[in-house]
Amino acid sequence: MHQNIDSLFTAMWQDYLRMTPSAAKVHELLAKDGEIINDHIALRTFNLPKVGLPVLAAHFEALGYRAAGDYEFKQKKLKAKHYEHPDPTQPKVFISELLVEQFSPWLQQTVAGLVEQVTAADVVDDAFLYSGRHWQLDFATYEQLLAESEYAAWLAAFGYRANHFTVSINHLDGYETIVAVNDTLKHAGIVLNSAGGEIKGSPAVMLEQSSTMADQIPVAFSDGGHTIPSCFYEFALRYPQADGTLYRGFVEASADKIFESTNAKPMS
Ligand code: OOG
Ligand code: NI
Repeated sequence: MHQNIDSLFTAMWQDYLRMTPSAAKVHELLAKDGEIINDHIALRTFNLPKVGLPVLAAHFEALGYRAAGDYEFKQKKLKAKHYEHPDPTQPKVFISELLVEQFSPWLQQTVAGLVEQVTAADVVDDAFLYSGRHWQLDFATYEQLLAESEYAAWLAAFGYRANHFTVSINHLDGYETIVAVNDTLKHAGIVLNSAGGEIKGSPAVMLEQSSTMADQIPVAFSDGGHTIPSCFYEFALRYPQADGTLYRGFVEASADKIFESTNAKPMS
């Protein structure tokens, strides 16, 4: 089924709130009485034809979104693109995909086995974008995926859904800096992702970002439940370009560290 932009993002937000209990608290802390503007969401997938980045992107392209930036993460073996809507008040969409062929034969076979369980009819429904997992997964497989790729393990456990929403600090009343946002969050006991420093980016690259560490929630595996990292909240402050409009892209070096907000293993 096709949805309009508002109903799609509302459905994704509802799913995200179920995965991310702390998001409601963050929202309440920062929004006071005002509204929160969502800068972007992010989706993850495997680069297999049935579910690859272009398949997810097609849902947004049908709503008027256009590809606006390409990114590569060599060490994590990922590629990504971001999409923008002609209406600048609509959230941007960041979609990444795991380059499955660069991993072990075991991982390639395992991922192929998961994706086999997705039906072709499922992926064309807009509801696919917040449908979660379409496959059976046991905990040992999750742990073995973790040993090769945090991203692969997260995606196997959570499937298709927004892994984060992003507070636009530019549109937030009462906050001028990302430091002030981070301080409010930390005083309330929220744990931030400190990989590469709490603040990723700088005015020089026209984007500053920070994020929470993903919530830990109970997830059902085929052989029982386990509590593992789910989804996180991001905070973005964009700087004006020469033409006066805010920078709309992403920054590879920063994004590389934002991915680690869902890490299950302690960071190095
Ligand atoms: C996406 C990480 C990158 C950003 O804003 O740079 C990102 C992800 O974790 O899937 O969201
Ligand atoms: Ni992000």
